[in-house]
Amino acid sequence: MLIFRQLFDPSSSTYTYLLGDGHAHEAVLIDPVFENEARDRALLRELGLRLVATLDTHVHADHVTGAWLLKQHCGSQILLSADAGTTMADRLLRHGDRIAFGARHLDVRATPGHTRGCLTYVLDDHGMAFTGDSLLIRGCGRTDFQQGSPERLYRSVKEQILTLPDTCLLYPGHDYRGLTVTSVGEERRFNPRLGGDINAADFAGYMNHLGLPHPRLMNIAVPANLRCGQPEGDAALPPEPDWAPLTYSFGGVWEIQPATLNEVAGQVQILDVREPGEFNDALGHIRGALLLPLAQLAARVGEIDAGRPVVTVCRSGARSAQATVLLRKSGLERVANLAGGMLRWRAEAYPVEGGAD
Ligand SMILES: N[C@@H](CCC(=O)N[C@@H](CS)C(=O)NCC(=O)O)C(=O)O
Ligand SMILES: [Fe+2]
Repeated sequence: MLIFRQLFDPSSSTYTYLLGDGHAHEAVLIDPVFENEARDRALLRELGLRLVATLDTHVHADHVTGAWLLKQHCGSQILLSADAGTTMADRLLRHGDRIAFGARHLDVRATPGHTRGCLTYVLDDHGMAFTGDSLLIRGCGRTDFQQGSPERLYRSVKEQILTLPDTCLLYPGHDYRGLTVTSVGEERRFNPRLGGDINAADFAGYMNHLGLPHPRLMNIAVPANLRCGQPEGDAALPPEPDWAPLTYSFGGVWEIQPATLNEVAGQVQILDVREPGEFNDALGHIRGALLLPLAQLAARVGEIDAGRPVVTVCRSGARSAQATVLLRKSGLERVANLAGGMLRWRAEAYPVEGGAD
């Protein structure tokens, strides 16, 4: 029995795919995201699956892979293209290789063009393929960095992806518009960049004039992904907190999502580290929050109740991330940062005191 789950990372619009053999209890994850590692591991546990490998479709420029972190916790192998430019993977993949999970497998097809080392993973029965950013739904990955090439991408998609059966479902690495899946037949007809009668020169003309800004996290993500998602230095993995489901960011900060904080607000101490003027400005503040500006935190740390977990809050989540580092240095262990700060708290419509409607 094939187990299949499509998972989403809202901050980078990345899809992660879980494929498992329900009889053999073995699974692989395609394109896991560092910050979602605890979520993905919980799902594997609940489905009774052992993670044998993580497969990245390429060296991502917009998020950090969860490959290394999953390996630390699950013992999974890290698989990546031999052309990706890293030697830190456990297995370097080439066109034609096979990746087994239980009695099922994925075939590796080299589909360079978005990056030099892009791979597409095709399920054994040709019912599904995981195209990474080589082919997106009605689009494709950009070709303007990481040794991208419109000519190579055109050939990869035409020869390695659109030659699969019309009914083969295609699962992309991202979607920025809410679409989840397409098929070979659909993309052959409707892909505005690569479908129909578009030739290689038309495609190159289109791709060379996209004019997109570089991904926000590119300078962090590319070097991190060349290390397969291993943080720099020899920092040991932190113990898992037990007071709330938290997310560990690649930057080394434990984060709490607004929905989770809303549920546990009564049991934690909310510490607002903004300036007094901001505490009562248009964003308002979370009910019961203690105002302790970041600049005064080190001197006034004794005012914090060490008996309760602490959640730090600021406008965007940046100053409060710094506050968690300071609090941990002062000996407090149960500390987390509110992800996205008051801006996200308000955007997700959680209650505030003060502030404008
Ligand atoms: N705004 C996004 C940019 C994302 C981006 O450039 N994505 C790449 C894939 S890694 C792409 O090829 N996008 C194609 C497109 O947007 O048409 C960010 O800052 O992360
Ligand atoms: Fe990409």
